[in-house]
Amino acid sequence: MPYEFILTETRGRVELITLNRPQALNALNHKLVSEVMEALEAFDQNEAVGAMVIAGNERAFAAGADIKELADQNAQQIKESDHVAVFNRIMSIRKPIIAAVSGYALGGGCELAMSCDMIVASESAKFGQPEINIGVIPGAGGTQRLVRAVGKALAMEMILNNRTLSAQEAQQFGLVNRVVSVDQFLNEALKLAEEIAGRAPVAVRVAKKLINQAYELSLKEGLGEEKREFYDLFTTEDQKEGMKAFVEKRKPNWRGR
Ligand code: CO8
Repeated sequence: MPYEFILTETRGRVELITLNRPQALNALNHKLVSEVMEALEAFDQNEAVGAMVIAGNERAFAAGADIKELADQNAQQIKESDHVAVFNRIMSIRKPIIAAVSGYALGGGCELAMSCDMIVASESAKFGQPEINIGVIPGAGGTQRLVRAVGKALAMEMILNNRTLSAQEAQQFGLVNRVVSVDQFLNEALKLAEEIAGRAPVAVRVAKKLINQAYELSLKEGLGEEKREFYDLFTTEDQKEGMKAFVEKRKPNWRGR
C-alpha cells in the first residue's frame, strides 16, 4: 500500500515502519500518524508478522506534533480533528512494537516512542516534552506515561521546565531498554524484534496485554487476570509443543495457536 509520509519494509517476521518527513524532522502531522496506525493495524492482522519496529532517521525519530498544522486551529477545530484519538489507536495493537530512536524524540515523538512496548535508542537520542515552550502540554500521553516510566519528580521537570534526557539518562531512568551507537540502533531494534517475533506468538500477545494492564488494574485484579490467562494458555498447541520440545531437548516449532 503506498503511503505519503511513511515507508514500510518486511524483514523476515518483522515489519519496519520508517517515519519519512526528514525535512521537517519527522513532525507528526495528522496524515503521518494516520498512516502509522493504518500500517500497524494491517500488520497486527497479518499472521506472517510477529513484531513491528517504528523508526525515524539518525537525526530525528520525531520532533513532535506538526506545530505548523496546529498553529491556526481553534478549540473546536482541534476537538473535531481529534489528533489524539488517531494516536491512541496504537493501544489496540496486540503484537509487540519497538521504537528505534535516534536524535530528537520530542513532544508527540517522545509520546509515540513511549506508546511502543520497548525503546532502543542511539547514543544521540534526546527525549523531551517541550510543549510548555509553545504554551501547551503533552496531549498524547506524556503527562501519564512519562510519570510511569521515569517517576513524578523527573516528569515534572521535563514537562514543566523542558528538561531533556540524553540517551544515557533515559536508560538510567528506565525509559529505554538499551543504548547503542548511532550506526547500530536500527539493526539492534530489528534484531530484538526478530528475536521476539520468533517466540510463541499467543504467549507474546498475552504477556504484552498483561504488562500494559499492570498500569491500570489493582495488583489483586492483575494477578487474577494473569492466573486466568496462564491457565488459558494450556488450551494452545504452543503450550503443548513448547513443553514437549523442552522434554525432548529440541527447539519448539511454534504454530501461533
Ligand atoms: N512541527 C513542525 N515543523 C517542525 C517541527 C515541529 N514539531 N520540528 C521541526 N520542524 C521543522 C522546522 O520548522 C524546520 O523546517 P523549515 O526548514 O521549513 O524551517 C525543520 O523542521 C528543521 O528544524 P530546525 O531548523 O528547527 O532544526 P534545528 O536543528 O535548528 O532544531 C529542534 C531542532 C530543536 C527539534 C527544533 O526544530 C524544535 O524545537 N522543534 C519543535 C519541537 C517541539 O516543540 N515539539 C513539540 C511539538 S507539540 C507536540 O508534540 C504536542 C503533541 C500533542 C499530541 C500529538 C498528536 C499527534
